[in-house]
Amino acid sequence: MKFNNKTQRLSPIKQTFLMLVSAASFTCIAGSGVIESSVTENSAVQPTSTTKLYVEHCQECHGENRMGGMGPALFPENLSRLRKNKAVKVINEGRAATQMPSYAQKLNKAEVDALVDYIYTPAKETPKWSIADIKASHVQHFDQSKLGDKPVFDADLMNLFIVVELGDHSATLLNGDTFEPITRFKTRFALHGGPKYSPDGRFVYFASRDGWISKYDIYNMKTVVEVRAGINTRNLAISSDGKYAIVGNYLPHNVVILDTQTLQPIKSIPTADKSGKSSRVSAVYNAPPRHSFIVALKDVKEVWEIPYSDKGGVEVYKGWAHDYRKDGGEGKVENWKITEPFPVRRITTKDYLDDFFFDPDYINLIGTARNSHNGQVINLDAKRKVATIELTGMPHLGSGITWNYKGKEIFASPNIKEGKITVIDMENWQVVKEIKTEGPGFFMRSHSKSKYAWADVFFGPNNEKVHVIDKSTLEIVKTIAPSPGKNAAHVEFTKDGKYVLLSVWDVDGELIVYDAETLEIVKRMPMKKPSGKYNVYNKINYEKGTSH
Ligand code: DHE
Repeated sequence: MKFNNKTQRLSPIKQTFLMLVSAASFTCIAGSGVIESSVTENSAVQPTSTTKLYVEHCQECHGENRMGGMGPALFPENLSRLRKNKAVKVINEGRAATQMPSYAQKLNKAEVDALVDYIYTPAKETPKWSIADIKASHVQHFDQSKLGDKPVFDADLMNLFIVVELGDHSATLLNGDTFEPITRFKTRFALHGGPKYSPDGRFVYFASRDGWISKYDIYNMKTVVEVRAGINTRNLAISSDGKYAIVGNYLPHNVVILDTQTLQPIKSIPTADKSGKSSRVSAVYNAPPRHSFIVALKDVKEVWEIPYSDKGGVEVYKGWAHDYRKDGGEGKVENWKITEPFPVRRITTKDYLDDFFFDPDYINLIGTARNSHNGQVINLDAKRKVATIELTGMPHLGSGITWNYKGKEIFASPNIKEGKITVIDMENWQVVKEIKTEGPGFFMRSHSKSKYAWADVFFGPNNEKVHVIDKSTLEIVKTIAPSPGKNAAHVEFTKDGKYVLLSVWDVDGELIVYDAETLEIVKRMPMKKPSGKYNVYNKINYEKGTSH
């Protein structure tokens, strides 16, 4: 489907990409080389009126041959949780919290029905992206061993920011003391999710919606290596020792473990539950105290824990051995040691998990299903639901933050459907307060040294506004609208918590720096639809007020 007015048009790179891709074979341009993959899809589909409709209205976002792009891939395997009548509704009315607009004014009933039939028609050949495809896509732009190991610029390396600019698919490396850009560079098309830093902050890894993982050397200001880890990707996470990246995919249904030094694949793990039912990956996370990755699955009721080890031999808690043993031959246990590399520990959940949050100790996972009103708290050690949280609307747990309020740890989450912030006591999982806002929001941020939490109003007529909440009273103390008529969203603090950077999400947008104490504007910088911004120190230290 085409984007609504909030969304950028295709970049010249992407246009070239689409022109170069034939209907019969899926070809991708990777850096300097052209790589042919083994993905052959729908070559037999005739250019019927339905496929023309798809090309006209859907392809720009959902990709050539339904492979996914800015929007998700559209195959029956990826639509198992969406009934056909709901798909009709989504095309007619759009989908909350996504870039999917309403088509009710553009398509008649027969056209919508035809499109729905089309997307529920299996591909002639299931799109595949094997380890061989991943390896073939690998592009080494620079030989890392020939690059210096000292930064080629002068700045506090812990107070740097990467600002992703979706407007022209670029990123800016920003000095967090002077707020001067150090460099600006091209990224892959449609990055999504937070880029992830190596533990020392030298490298940053980006994931694009169409599966590209890029490793950028901040010290040398160069994209050193890239690989395509999937066709339609969710996000990536980096292990605490910095050695491994995990990539979660919608297409194919798998997670891929990469060696971060080379970005070569180590292992691809198909995501299916115990009974073999295959699933998209909702997201992957690093859980530092557990020395493992957590994988949330979208179409089956399981969460996975994958301890990092490329050789096997991970010692596991005795009581968990059973979880690994069920893993269809993988992760066999000998003397309480796992013999397989990257074994999977399965945790069954009561409901699907579309959105989630971890407590600071990474023991409890708080998750919600898109269509459920309640949140479930799952204790990852005990492997069971320990509480239900009463939640209405559609809380965006992934953007939640925690802080100490009157001696107890609380968790605050924006809501994608309703104008409110829900504040939850993390001891008894009761709702402490619902803070009324001027519309549904997407992102929230704070810093341990700031008395304020910031929450945007991402949706609706007030999307130019951002609320500043006093963390000690849970009251909104100020509402700002720095660029009237333009969506203001997503903030990030400097390392010391003294300044806040806010985006104006517009192709002619801005990055605005606020004094975090006085709430006065310090600087405005023009940028092209700056989306997320990520402070090195806050990220590598898993600062409480920021996303992980
Ligand atoms: Fe995101 C993070 C899922 C739509 C911008 N988004 C994430 C993460 C997940 C997620 C699981 C955490 C990953 C990480 O950081 O490693 N996002 C989803 C969806 O399921 C949803 C609702 C539908 C979809 O299209 O996939 C969705 N997201 C959007 C958008 O429409 C946004 C506003 C624009 C865009 O880029 O597509 C958007 N998402 C972001 C951003 C982050 C993100 C900027 C990183 C936030 C951060 O501060 O860490």
